Amino acid sequence: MHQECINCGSKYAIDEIGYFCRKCGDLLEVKYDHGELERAAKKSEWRSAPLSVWRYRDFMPIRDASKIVSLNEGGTGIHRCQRLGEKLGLKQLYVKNEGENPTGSFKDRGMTVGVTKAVELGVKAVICASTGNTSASLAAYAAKAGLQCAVLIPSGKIAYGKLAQAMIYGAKVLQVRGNFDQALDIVLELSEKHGSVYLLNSINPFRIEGQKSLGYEICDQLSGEAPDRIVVPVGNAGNISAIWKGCREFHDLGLVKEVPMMTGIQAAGSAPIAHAIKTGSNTIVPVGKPETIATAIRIGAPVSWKKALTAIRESHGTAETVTDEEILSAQKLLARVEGLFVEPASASSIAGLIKLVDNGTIDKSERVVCVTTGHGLKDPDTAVKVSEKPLEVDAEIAAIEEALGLKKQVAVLAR
Ligand code: AN7
Repeated sequence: MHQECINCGSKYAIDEIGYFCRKCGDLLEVKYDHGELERAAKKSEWRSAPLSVWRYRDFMPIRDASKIVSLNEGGTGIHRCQRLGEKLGLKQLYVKNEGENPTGSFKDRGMTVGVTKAVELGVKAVICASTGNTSASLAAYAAKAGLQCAVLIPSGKIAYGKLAQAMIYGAKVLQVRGNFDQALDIVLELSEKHGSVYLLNSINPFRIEGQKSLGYEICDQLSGEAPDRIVVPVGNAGNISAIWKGCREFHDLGLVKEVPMMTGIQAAGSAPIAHAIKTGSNTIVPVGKPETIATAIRIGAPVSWKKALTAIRESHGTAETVTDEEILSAQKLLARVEGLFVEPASASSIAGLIKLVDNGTIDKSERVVCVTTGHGLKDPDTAVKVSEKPLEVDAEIAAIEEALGLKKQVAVLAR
């Protein structure tokens, strides 16, 4: 087990702290000896363990189980969406609802492993830049582990629920006058400069290892079969890369026969990866002033873009953009037809699904899993804004009957 540069293949020890390759500056990923993972897969205990990130303990780069920092993450529901599927003409549609994690987003899968690694490494302070969910998750796991935590968020542009979480968990919250990309640049430089501050953005390869459990789990929940397609919202592009790593590892180990087509969805105003895929480019053009109502994915220079392009191309997947209007209408539809309340960024996977079915890219016979990445209560303001306002009525039966349209019906029954 070691860390390896995704570009030049330079190898680094598993316990070495460093976020980029010293030779070429590209990202690192955790690599295992095939035999090591094969032995893990052959053991039988994990198959009978309950669904969770740590069911896959032997597939993770953590060796000292006594150090695990957990709030019981993973094991989220995979919801068969019969009614939404019927509306779109899809026979087999599922939503993997990551809002069911301890702090309400998929970030917890990465943080349980990343913060456990931080404890193993003996660091005392952790930091991240965040559009909201990463800061909420890191703050919680740092609290559980007794580590100091600082989070940098773009001022005035993160959802209120996420801000409340980071604050109540006791993180030092800094609102940076600038956007997420600027905040990320600062924490990157800061963690290079101060070795004592451990960086837990998704360039940290241990976070990706935790998040790959999302790929494992989807395959396990579908009885050892990969779906035809996994549709994921894309911001910094860590998650789509991680899910692909998980699916590929399960495939290499013979645990699934096929791999899914990885399909990334970006908000139209922040879509450098989707543009690269559509234009067949091998690189991205960062968006200087990213905009979208889905603040979680309001990211113009996704750090894991190269991993994401690889995931999408290797898997014969695709990428699509969706407008704010399409996102909000998908959010409402999912809530009203399936009883699943997800935040706007998460609903982008549903909006993307609708678009790709409409334009014939997704075949109606496919078995599709849409990942919804964060809970709807993260961003109550947007939900209230797009919904019908409550009617204010007098505290009298007659007024309520009138408001509910009950009067006439009662009269008919009485006759
Ligand atoms: C709900 O919290 O980047 O493509 O700083 O919160 O792995 O970045 C959040 C990202 C999708 C995109 N859905 O995932 C942060 C942050 C939700 C999110 C994404 C995010 P990546």
